[in-house]
Amino acid sequence: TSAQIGVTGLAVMGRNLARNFARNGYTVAVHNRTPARTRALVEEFGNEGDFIAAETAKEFVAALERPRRLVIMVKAGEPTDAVIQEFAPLLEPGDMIIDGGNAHFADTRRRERELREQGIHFVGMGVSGGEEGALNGPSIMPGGPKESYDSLGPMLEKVSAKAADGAPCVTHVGPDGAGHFVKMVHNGIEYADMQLIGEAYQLLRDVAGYEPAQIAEIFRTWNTGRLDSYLIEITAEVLSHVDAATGRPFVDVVVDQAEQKGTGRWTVQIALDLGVPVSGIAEAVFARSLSGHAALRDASRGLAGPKASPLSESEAAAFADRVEQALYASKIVSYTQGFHEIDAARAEYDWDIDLGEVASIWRGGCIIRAAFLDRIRAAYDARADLPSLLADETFVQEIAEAQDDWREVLIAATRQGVPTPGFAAALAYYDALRAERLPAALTQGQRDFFGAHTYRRTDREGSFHTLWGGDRSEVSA
Ligand code: NBP
Repeated sequence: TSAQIGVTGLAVMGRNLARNFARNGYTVAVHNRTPARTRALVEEFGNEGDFIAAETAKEFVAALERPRRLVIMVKAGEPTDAVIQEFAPLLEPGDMIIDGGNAHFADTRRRERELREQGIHFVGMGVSGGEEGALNGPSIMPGGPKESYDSLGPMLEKVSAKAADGAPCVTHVGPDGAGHFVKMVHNGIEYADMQLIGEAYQLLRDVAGYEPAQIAEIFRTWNTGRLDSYLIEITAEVLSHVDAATGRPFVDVVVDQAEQKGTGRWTVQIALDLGVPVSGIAEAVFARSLSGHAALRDASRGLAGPKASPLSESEAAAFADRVEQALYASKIVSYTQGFHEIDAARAEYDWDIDLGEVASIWRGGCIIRAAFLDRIRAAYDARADLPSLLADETFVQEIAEAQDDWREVLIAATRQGVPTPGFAAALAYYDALRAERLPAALTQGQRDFFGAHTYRRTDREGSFHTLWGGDRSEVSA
């Protein structure tokens, strides 16, 4: 017998993905650089389905039916190149290498180009949902050549998560690096979602005066409404957890320095290259990095802040409702920014990405899964050429209803000195977009003054320069 799919790289993600394929009835060839992991998988989980354990690369490739489907689940970066170099010479035209790691999409584009010359289909595949998702159904974002999806797609649809309406959370996202790009933006949006939730928590704690257990209850209530999502759900779990050793709220005994692996940072770096304002995601990345600057924070503890003015019980309850509005409005903005980035990449790299489909495959399996994504899909379904999520009537309406509370929350945050970079960046973005005039006109004037960079006029075509150092007359540039 031969295997329909192979997985090399059997740490948590690869092992669980291999088990997922096997549990769904596929024969799975398994391989790992260190063979002990391969043996351990088969010993522990061999009864879950049909595995073919391969010790060597040759054995692994020989175990696969043609065209071969070989999934790489190793540490992203050099290890991925090393594995490709090991396997590519053993493959034949038409075979597929599927990289399920968190690769940078530029690496994926390069690998796809190099392997295309050999006739190998390279599929850069974003996988979200962590180890639990890999085992029970992740959200899967494959890129690569469209024809690869004909034979790979049905298998992925089987092992992927299913949305509430039963739709599989996988689609052919687009050519070459499109899948990894979309996975990257997914992670950027995840950073923003987490930051916004963090700010909501801090406001409920420091402005409204609630204890973690009470805040957990508030999040549980929110989770029954339009904020219904995995991240809100686990936030309530984390906030209600009590540390066994001290009896204190768990959140109070954890060091408040957030770590990051890099996909959020990439989202911002690429956005800078593409010229897309993803201020909410950027603030989320910066907030994590600020949290980690322990020495800087220690040295700053004496800085002056406002006097606290606690809220009454009824004021606190009303404030909590406002925070829900602010959180929801800010969330709309961060998704607007994230989808703008995907849209910009679509134009830059000539990728045929269906934004509504992207929202659709994030509805299950992944970290940002949320009822909210149904709304985004509906927005793109209603209008495929929607220029921005903030042009969708439903979102326009919802933000209109939220904006007074959103502003009130930021006023309270500012007055009490609670940092809310995510909420504030989102509101600033919203206000900048709707502004009749921006100070960019002044910026252009300054640029023309010191650097003769020229400007355009509102009333005439063309480029102009003012002779600032002379008689200040205007010349055509
Ligand atoms: P790791 O990212 O920890 O990678 C460990 C695996 O890479 C092991 O199988 C290891 O083999 C293999 N490997 C390394 Br390291 N260097 C190698 C090399 N030069 N040649 C061959 N194999 C090599 O595993 P993971 O956490 O399961 O993640 C796998 C991929 O999935 C990563 O790209 C990750 O970013 C991505 N991802 C992870 C998550 C998550 O929640 N963890 C979620 C979504 C995506 P060895 O056993 O011989 O050392």
